[in-house]
Amino acid sequence: MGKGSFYLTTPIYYVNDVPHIGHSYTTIAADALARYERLKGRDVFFLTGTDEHGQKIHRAAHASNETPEALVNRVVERYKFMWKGLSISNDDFIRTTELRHTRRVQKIFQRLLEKGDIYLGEYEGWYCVPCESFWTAGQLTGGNCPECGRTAERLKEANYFFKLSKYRNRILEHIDSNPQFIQPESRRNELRNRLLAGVDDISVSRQALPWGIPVPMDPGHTIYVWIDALLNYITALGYDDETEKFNRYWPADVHLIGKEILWFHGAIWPAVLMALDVPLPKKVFAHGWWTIEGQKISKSLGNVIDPLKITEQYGVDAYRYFVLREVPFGMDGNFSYTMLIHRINSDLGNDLGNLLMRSLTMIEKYFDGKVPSPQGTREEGIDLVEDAARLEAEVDDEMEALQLSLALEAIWEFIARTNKYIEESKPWVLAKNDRSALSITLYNVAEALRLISIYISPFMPQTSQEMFCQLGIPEEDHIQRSERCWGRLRPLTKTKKGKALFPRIEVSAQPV
Ligand code: ME8
Repeated sequence: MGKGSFYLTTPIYYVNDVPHIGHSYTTIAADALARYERLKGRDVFFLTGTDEHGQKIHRAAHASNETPEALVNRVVERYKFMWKGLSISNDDFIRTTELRHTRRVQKIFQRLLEKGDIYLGEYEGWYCVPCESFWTAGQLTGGNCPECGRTAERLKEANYFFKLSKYRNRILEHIDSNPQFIQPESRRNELRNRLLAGVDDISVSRQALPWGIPVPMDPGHTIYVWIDALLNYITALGYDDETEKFNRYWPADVHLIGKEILWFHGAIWPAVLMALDVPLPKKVFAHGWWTIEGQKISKSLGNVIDPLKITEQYGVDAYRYFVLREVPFGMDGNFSYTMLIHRINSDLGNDLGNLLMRSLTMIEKYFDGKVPSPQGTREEGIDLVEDAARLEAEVDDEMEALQLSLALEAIWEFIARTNKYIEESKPWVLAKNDRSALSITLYNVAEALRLISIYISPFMPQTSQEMFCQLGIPEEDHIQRSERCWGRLRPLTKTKKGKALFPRIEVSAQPV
């Protein structure tokens, strides 16, 4: 049954460099959300992609002695490869060099020009190439970019400008009357304060920059890479010449981004949409930043880790679980191998892996490897059933608020509860004196495991599949694999105990 559409996006990443933990984080979080919404029966469209124009890419190509085309075609493959390797289930992948994008960007630019929201002027100020941002002298900190701290360059050139100032009050009103629009709260306040401090019109073109989308009718200028990039969220849906997909999915339910690009998504993007008379996205969520072993992730510090190196050694799901569980969504986080190994050994190995293993071992031993038919009713299982019902509402609430770590915490409480239920029910004693009680207990445990497999599926899709297999639930059985109400597990299902889900890792196994 359909329950409406859900459109979710990640930033489109620059292809000047290789993807690292930070990029993988946003995309993994988006993937978990997309999978969760699909589980709820929604018609999901999950978009990611790459930002391929601009001076930064142009310089990177020069530095590596290749053409920008060759660079973007080479690096984009690394992104695609990584998303595949991390079990990312995006529905589309947009590249800003694709014709479906460039022609629409030009059309939109032309429309805004005709409307008078874009006009030609003279820019004199500063530009940060790594951030592709314009800054005034007053905004610089010690002559450097206030965002990334690197040297800004002086610019004086003819530019097209966009009338951001015209939309400032409307944006503020929208932020104030829609508390959910910008999240989390602290970021929303920062954005509000910056808007309240006053905004100028912004440059939306660069002169004589050979790598970008030419301004229509004035090809000596290229469209500012941020305007080009932001428009991906609607050009990918066909705006505005293919209305079917656009009408089906727009406005976006969530734009997931990192906190450093909130200004572009919370101020510039809404203004552009207002100028186009297009409704605003429902939510922009700006998450925090990852450091590695306490340090900023940076090529010059030499601490960039390829996520696929981590997953090769520790597994894709362990990595996905770690990044989503370790940090409350919205806060900064720190990656460390010690913490990763700790989470694998305790949460994944001890709590989850052992629960599956010990439960299937008992079903094999006492019921010949078949889920027992519960004989009669028994008091102590009732708590577990109630906890399972509560879990559904809890996970829904946390996911609605994009609190992925809290959703995982709730699931792990239920895993702990199921382990405790086994301890309290003592099946090994019941096996000697009460077969009907034993059948109820082990049915309940197996049913709890079925539910756990469903709940973890958005976060750890492969582990979820493996658990279904070991529980003996076939792939094509969508009811048993998706319904979250208690009692769907069919008695007499033949279980297939397999290998341990997360074998213990010695702490000394961490890379140096
Ligand atoms: O900004 N911690 O692309 P980008 C957490 N092309 N997340 C991080 C991170 C870190 N240390 N480092 C990067 C751009 N990210 C533009 C976006 S969108 C219309 C255009 C993630 O390649 C985070 O999501 O620099 C951040 O916003 C994004 O990567 C920046 O990627």
